[in-house]
Amino acid sequence: MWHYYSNINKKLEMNKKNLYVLLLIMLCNVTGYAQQSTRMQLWYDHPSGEVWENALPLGNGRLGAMVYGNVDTERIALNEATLWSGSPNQNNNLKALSALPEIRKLIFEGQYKKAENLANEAIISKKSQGQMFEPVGDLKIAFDGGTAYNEYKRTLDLDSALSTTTYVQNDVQFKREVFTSFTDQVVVIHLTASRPGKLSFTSFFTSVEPQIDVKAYKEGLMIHGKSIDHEGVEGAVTFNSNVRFKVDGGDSYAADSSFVVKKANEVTIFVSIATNFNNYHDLSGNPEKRVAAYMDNAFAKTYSSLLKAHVAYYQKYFNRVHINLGTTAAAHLPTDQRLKSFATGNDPQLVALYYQFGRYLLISASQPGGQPATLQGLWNNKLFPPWDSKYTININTEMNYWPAEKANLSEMGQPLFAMIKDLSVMGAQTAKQMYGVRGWMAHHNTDIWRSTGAVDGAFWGLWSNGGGWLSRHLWEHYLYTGDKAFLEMNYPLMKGAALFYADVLVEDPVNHWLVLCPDMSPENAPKDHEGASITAGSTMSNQIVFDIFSQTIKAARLLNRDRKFIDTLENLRRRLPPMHIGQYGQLQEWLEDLDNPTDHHRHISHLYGLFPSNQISPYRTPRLFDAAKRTLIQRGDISTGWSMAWKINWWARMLDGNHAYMLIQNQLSPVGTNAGGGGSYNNLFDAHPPFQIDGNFGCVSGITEMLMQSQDGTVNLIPALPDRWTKGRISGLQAIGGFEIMDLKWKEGRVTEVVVKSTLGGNLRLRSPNNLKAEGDVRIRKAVGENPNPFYQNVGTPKPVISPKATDVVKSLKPTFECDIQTRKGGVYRLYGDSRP
Ligand code: FUC
Repeated sequence: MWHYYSNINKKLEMNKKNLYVLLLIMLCNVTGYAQQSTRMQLWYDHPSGEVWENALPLGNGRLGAMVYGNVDTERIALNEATLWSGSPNQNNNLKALSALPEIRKLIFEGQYKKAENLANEAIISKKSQGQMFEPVGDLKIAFDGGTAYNEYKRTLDLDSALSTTTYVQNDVQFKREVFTSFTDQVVVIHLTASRPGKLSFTSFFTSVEPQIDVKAYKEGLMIHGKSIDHEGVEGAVTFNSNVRFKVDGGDSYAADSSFVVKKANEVTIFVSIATNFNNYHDLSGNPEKRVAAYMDNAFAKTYSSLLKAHVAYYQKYFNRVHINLGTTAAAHLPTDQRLKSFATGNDPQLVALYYQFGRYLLISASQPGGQPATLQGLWNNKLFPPWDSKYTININTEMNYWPAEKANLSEMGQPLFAMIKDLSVMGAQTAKQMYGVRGWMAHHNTDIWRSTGAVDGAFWGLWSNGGGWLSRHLWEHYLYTGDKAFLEMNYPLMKGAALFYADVLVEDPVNHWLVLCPDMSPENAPKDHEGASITAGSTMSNQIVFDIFSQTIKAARLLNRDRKFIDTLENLRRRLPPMHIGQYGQLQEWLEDLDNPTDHHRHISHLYGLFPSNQISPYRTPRLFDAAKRTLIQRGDISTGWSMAWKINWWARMLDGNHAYMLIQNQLSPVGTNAGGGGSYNNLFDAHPPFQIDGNFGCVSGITEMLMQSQDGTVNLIPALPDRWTKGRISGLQAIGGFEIMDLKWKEGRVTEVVVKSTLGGNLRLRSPNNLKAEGDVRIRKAVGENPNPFYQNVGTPKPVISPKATDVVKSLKPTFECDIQTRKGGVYRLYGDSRP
């Protein structure tokens, strides 16, 4: 530990008395994290070459940088979160409203292909299918030293959000440090050498963007550009970047469109980038003014003060959670080698590193005031990225934010909440123009322009639950934080999402349930429906509607509003279809028993009710729990990255840590290892393949769920611990109701110590595999009845309809210890594992 901070000390070029470093050391001693014996660092003994997925990601929520660490020509791929193709636009198909009665009729008559054909014509957008997140370009630094080098190392330090590349060339030790400053809004590249006058290079800028102009001037490079047109929407995002060089010693000058440095001692490069984007309907910003303001501010500061401010800002978030699953010799190997041997070796620290890398990525990709993390977070190098690197909201965007609350990064959810607000405006147009109803909705994709029309063809795009699912995140934020002002502010969005369903649901002619129609279960088709996915009342939709109705009812009660609307929603909720258990004992994906038991489709959308929702529980709904398990087994493990990440969360909810761990092994394998998809790239980016960041975030959520869950009436400690994690510790997780798990230690499947801080007061109900006893005068009582803490009260799930063919195999669960502690606001409660039986 001391070694680490003394290194930082040198890095910051400060003397040892510096207060900042002392404070860090003190903090570190107080929290006792000398236990985190291995640095949270990704490192490699070779450069990235030309492989973008080998490069190391940096980000401050707005500026993204991928550092290649190539010795001869360094390459830093740059992104700015608001550089997108196109311009403000909406993509509703106005034929929808008049075609709806016919589409509904065809669906209820079982003429699915006909209904799909008509939906393709009348519902799917004839305009933009969504715009693309675009790269700015690559800053290149071609060094004069030749290609031979030794003692090479490049790292991404998660403790300080800093990338470092070091090597020796011609007996000179070179060092490059790069960070994307959270506090000063520029990319900073610091080049040093062990001997004076040894830094000589030519720097230039390349880009795949066609409308870009690069010029060199006496202090650096100046870049201007404009985003591209796409699918008939004019590209109107203009951008500017200034790359400015602070050169100590030697000589520097502009040459054509390059900037040349000769025989310098030390160079700091500042990259400032900005666009004209103000918000989804306003592009009147001035990129040049923005770039100049960021640059002037940053350029005036010393490298050490910029780094210090950056690290302090970042650590405020990152240091909230520490995890230790044990360390073996493997932890000292380069990250790519560890990835290769993880599945067959013994390297629990790689899981801890991967966990913290995911938290690092969320801090880096999603900052308050900025854009939400896209399919690729903040990192894209392609003019035409996979799925446009936009927002797929039938799973992927939501998955990005699963870790936010529980992994103690609540503030990182703000860009998502802001996007939901924008969508509630654009989606109100769609609800009205296409469906003739009040409220708001979004189909399965959106982008920076917050378009809400249906895209990609009826098979994929006829999904209307963007509003319903996204609104769950607003409610969850309230559940975790108890922030009533937030709920008050966002209640209209929840209400609008509920209102859409209240108006749009129709009665199914057979059972008279209220269903969404047209509808689909994301991207899957039931057998015998002529390959069409179009349907009415899919299980996932019914669950989402049940949730948004229930959450809105609760929120309205809490805020003492909308009594009549509460009654309406309660009446409608009673008429929603129940879940069905089908002939194979499976949870049915559709209202009819049409699941194929050999279907291994990556989307298992009907398990939304198990996770992220809480309608299926081992304790409250054992029959549904059993059916969900059969579905999981039938669908299999290996799939795309995000699908496997979702499965980790599901197996954690199944209380089966060993199965969840198997999926972690699949995920922590080099891309291409698992026939069928998934895995990780060398830089630990999740592979769909291709790279998609949702899998990284989904795994962080899943690992958290293995160690602590709080959705089901209790704070459940180590509910899904795999046998492999015999001893461990995690601190800083957040549970519903404002409980912070300040410390949680376990050994051989038993909790040995837990410390909980109550930030809101109220009853704390703890569940643990073994007995717990309290310290000092903390009084614990045996838990009886429902948890009286209002944050822990469940709405209940309607009784399922069970196929007569389904056999009954519900097994009893392992007994657990449950206790109640009446907490007070601000109180800290320490309990120990009781070794007595
Ligand atoms: C959904 C998924 C795909 C992919 C895409 C971005 O369409 O079915 O697997 O993740 O989103």
